Amino acid sequence: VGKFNWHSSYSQRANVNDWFQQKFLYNWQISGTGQSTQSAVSVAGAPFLGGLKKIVASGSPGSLTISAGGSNPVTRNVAVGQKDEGMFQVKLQAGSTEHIDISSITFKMNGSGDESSDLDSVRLYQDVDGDGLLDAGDIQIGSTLTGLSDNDSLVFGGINERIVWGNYETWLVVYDFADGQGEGDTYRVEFQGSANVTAVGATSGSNITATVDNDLIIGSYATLSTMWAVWPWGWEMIIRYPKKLRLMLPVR
Ligand SMILES: [Ca+2]
Ligand SMILES: [Ca+2]
Repeated sequence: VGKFNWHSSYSQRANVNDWFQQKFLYNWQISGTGQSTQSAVSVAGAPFLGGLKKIVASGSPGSLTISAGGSNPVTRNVAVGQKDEGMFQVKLQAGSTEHIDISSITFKMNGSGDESSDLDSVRLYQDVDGDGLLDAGDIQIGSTLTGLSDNDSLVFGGINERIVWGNYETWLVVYDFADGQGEGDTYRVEFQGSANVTAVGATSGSNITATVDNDLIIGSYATLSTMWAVWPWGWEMIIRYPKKLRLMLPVR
C-alpha cells in the first residue's frame, strides 16, 4: 500500500477567508504501470475530497456569539411531573472565519422550586428543528444530569460540539420534573455569560471568548400546576397562578 500526502505552503499574499481544498474527482487523474507486467493498471476509488482549509489572519481567530433562541419557551404553566419539558433555548452563532469547537457549557437553574426534590434529571439537546420543543430529531449533547441541588449549576463538560463557520445551532435545556413535587413553584434557566462556555477555533487553535447579549440570558418561568382533576361530574382543568388563586374550568 502506498500513501501520498499533499502539503501546501501558503504565501504571505494569501487573502484572509480564502479557502483551499484537495479534490481527487476522477479515476483517470491517476495513471500507473504494473512493475512486472509493464501494463497500465486500472484505478478505482474516485471521487474523494480533502478537508477545507481557510486562511485566517494571525492573531484574529474566529468568533462565537450566544443569544436567546428565537423559540425560547415562554412564561407558562406546566403539569406537575411533566417530562421532556423544553426550558431554555440558546442560539450559538459561529463567525465566518473558522469553525468553533465547544468542549463545555454551563447553565444556572433558578426559581422558587427546590430542584433537588422537584427534578428527576436535566438534559441538553441540539434543537435541530429550532422549535424550542424536544422532538425525535433533536440530538442530546453530553450526559444526563441527576442528583441536582437547589439552584444548581448545570455543567455539560467533556462535550465535542462543532459550530460550522458562518452557521448557527440552537441548543435546548430540557427538564424531567419529578412526580408529585413542586406544585405552585417556579423554575427557569439562565446562561450567565461568556465565562460559562469553553470554545476554541478549529483552525487557529485559539481560545474563543464568546460574545453574549449583556453577558446574561434569562429564560422564562415555568410554574408547576396540577393541570387536571377528576370529579364525580367529570374532568376539570385547574390553573393555579399564582399559588393562592385557583381557577377551575369544566371540560365536557
Ligand atoms: Ca430553586
Ligand atoms: Ca425541537
